[in-house]
Amino acid sequence: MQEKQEQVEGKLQEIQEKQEHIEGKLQEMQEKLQHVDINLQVPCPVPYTDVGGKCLYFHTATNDTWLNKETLCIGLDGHLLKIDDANLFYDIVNHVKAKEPDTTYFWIGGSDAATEGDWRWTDYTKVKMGTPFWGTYSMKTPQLQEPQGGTRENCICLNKNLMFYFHDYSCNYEFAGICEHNES
Ligand SMILES: [Ca+2]
Repeated sequence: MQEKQEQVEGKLQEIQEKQEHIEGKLQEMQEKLQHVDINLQVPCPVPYTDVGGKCLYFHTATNDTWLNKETLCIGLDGHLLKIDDANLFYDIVNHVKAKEPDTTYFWIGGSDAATEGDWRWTDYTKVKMGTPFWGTYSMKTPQLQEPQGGTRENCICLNKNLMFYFHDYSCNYEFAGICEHNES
């Protein structure tokens, strides 16, 4: 009987030692995990590419009106690009300069076609006016800021020749377009 008890105690001690060993390993792993930077970011769906944390598609193969570009973006589960953040604007301009050097004009999502002077993105949120988004109207009147086109110009374009600042253009002009995926 005593022999059995000693056997059981021996086993128990063995188990306790193993448990301590496992706990030690677990602590080691937890310490290591604190240094692992797990990237759970889901890649952008085709044909979109990640720019400044947004999934964007630069459609430069053909030029088209603002409305037709928006229709194309909607067909790709997106909409014409919304820029309401200066850091995002910076990332997009630098991406365009590096990756799309052959295109001069890009439609983005802002428009005041519904109500003159009331600029909206395609999700109906207000477009931020003034600096640092909108460009200068002309070299002759540097104090005058865009938009200045009245009812003739109701859509926002980024123009390489004007440092990619927002400018209002006639929505019927045919330019490249930048789509933004709906989930980004
Ligand atoms: Ca207008």
